[in-house]
Amino acid sequence: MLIDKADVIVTSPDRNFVTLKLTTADGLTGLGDATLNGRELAVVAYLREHVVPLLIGADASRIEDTWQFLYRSAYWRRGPVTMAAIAAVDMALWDIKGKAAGMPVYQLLGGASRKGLMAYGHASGKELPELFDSIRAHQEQGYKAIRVQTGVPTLKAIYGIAAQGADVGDASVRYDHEPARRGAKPVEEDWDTRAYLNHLPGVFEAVRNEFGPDIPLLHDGHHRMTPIQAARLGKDLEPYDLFWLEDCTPAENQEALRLVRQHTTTPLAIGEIFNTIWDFKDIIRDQLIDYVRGAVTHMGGITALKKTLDYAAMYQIKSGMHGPTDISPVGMAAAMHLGLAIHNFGIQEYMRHGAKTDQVFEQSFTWTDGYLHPGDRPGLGVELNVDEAGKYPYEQAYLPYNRLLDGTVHDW
Ligand code: GCO
Ligand code: MG
Repeated sequence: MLIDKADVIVTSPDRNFVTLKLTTADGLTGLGDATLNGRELAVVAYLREHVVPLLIGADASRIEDTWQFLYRSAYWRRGPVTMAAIAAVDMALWDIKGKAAGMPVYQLLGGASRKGLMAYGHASGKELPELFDSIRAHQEQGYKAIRVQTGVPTLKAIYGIAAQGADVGDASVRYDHEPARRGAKPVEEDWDTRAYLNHLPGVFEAVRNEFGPDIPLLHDGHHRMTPIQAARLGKDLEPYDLFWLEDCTPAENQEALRLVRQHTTTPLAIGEIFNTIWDFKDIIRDQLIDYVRGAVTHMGGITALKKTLDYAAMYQIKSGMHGPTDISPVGMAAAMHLGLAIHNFGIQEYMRHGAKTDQVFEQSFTWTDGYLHPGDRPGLGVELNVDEAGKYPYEQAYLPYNRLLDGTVHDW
């Protein structure tokens, strides 16, 4: 079980992905996702220059010890680059352990706590008719829960709306929403919180009138509001019974959520850009959120996210793991194994990857009647086709950024 080889593979089938592949002396391989949207090569350098040399000759069976060693021995801890690198090692070691044991990773985590994972998809439309079509299309694909994002009159482009001229990959690939654009610089978008706050409740009213009270609806505020603005939105959306309101404030300031919480019963989800349990500690303990949005890929792996979710469970807070297209199929598989095993699973975000991505990453998960299952292949159940991956070299791509109407840079 000694690690013999560690390769960092960068490929850009429909978008950029960074994958760590560990090989043991007895020929077992494990994959880990290290993709950090828009900053991919920083993680590649961290892995290649500072982590891979430490792994060669190490015992692949020591998952917890390796995690603690990489986290503590760096001295400068945390941060998305470090934690994505540690996450990739952690996932790859769980993958290897599963293969060594002949078991899918969810079995190693305690076995299945449910038949499958309810997942939500991204419906969007600039105007209501387009949004309604998108919701119907998602229902036809089996989604039981749906995130709703719409355009705001007066704003040109806005987070979460599909087909806003994003030239991502093959035009025949229907991305639900892919915000990163290929190019040397980030695209500039515009933003006006007042217009957004005035527009959104009417959209949810229309959606409830059209689709009825039963379907779980979600919405992502993408860190754009102040605490008092978020409190108002949460209150205004109460009649439409959201499953959650996500990232209503930037939340580096955790106190912000206390203010939001005091004013609304709309459930809150946060944390896709958090990277350790410390980012969640106070907001879990003080019960300021309902769902943990951390991703296996950005929270330091299965080992670290499981601890965070076990802690959250003490407060009846559930998982809502981040699952956009910038989480690779390896990161998605890790999320599915973890979600299947824990007791406090809430919901899984699931955006489809493009056809080229599905050729590069051979996957074993199933999607049946709105439920995901990671499959029963030993390990994570994903293999990387190196020849396919080699066809798609890295291409510079950035997430957009925002300016207010007066030109001030705002949270995207
Ligand atoms: C989500 C997220 C994504 C992010 C993207 C950035 O809820 O799925 O907000 O859409 O914008 O992952 O890399
Ligand atoms: Mg989000």
